[in-house]
Amino acid sequence: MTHRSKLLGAAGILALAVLGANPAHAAGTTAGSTITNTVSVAFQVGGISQTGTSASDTLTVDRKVNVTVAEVGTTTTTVSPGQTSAVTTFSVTNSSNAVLDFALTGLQQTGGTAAHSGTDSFDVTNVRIYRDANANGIYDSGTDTLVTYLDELAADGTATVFVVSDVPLSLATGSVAAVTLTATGREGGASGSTGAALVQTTGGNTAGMDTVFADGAGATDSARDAAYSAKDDYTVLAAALSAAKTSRIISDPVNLTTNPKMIPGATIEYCIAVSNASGSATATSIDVNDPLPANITYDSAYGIKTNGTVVSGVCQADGAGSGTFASNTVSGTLASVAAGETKTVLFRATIN
Ligand SMILES: [Ca+2]
Ligand SMILES: [Ca+2]
Ligand SMILES: [Ca+2]
Ligand SMILES: [Ca+2]
Repeated sequence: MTHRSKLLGAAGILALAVLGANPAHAAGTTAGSTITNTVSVAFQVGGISQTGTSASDTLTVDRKVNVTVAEVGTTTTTVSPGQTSAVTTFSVTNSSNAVLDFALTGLQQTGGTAAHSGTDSFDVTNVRIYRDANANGIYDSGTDTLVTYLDELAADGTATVFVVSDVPLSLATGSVAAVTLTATGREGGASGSTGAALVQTTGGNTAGMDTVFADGAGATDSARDAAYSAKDDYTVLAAALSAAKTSRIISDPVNLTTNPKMIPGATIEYCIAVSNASGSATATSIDVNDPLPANITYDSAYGIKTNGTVVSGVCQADGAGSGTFASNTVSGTLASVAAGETKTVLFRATIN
């Protein structure tokens, strides 16, 4: 190793030591720290060095408060009517040069443009805010922490926050609920409790640590108010089921199957067709129950065919599934009906 490289190595170690003692933040020098600058003055009299003099200046770094809130992801949260604990995710970043607490509020919007393409048309319920305790970016019920504020968020620190809500029943596809998450800077106070409201220093610079609000204007907050907000929204994807019930004559005891008529003893075929509108969510576990009137008798020999199709408006006897008959009621379950799809429950009865 040359003398020059030894010097460089020593300088590098020194630089690392300085970084370790006072880490460089994007947020800048830590608020409240002091910067001392000392000047030394050397001089000679008659060519002989004299005792020099020095002077120093110490200043206190003031506190710059800055926070941002951003939706994580770029799309609406798709929800089902009646869904509980629907999650939308935000990040809160403390860009201040100080450790701070941040009060969190999740507010509903009433009408107006939502976060994405829609217009707010309903409110979610039971709005809660959770901090991502295990830092995996995913809401984990029972693990992530229900909070009203972020405690002791470090300078340059980011926390993931989940707004968790319930969705009312009976909402149509395309219904939108917008929510706004606002983070408001507070004094750090003690760990485990939220500090006092931040107060911006008015008037001139003081010798102590002054406070300057440097945040921008978010979705609903103003610039330089120690707060920031962002919107996201929930969009409903519902199923839109409709049912149609039709009957046709199969045979009668006189004409048999040639031009049969609806006389006593005739066999009727009933078809219940369940359709789901295009653009809807897939409906599942669809239970069809049809109590039979007193003047017809269920045809147990034919049985009940489920999951059949309809071709050109005509029910097909192609259902592979079977149903049940109990308490004079025909029952069939369709596992699922997707958007734009129709499935049937088919059975026969005779006229008494
Ligand atoms: Ca709303
Ligand atoms: Ca989590
Ligand atoms: Ca605190
Ligand atoms: Ca602001």
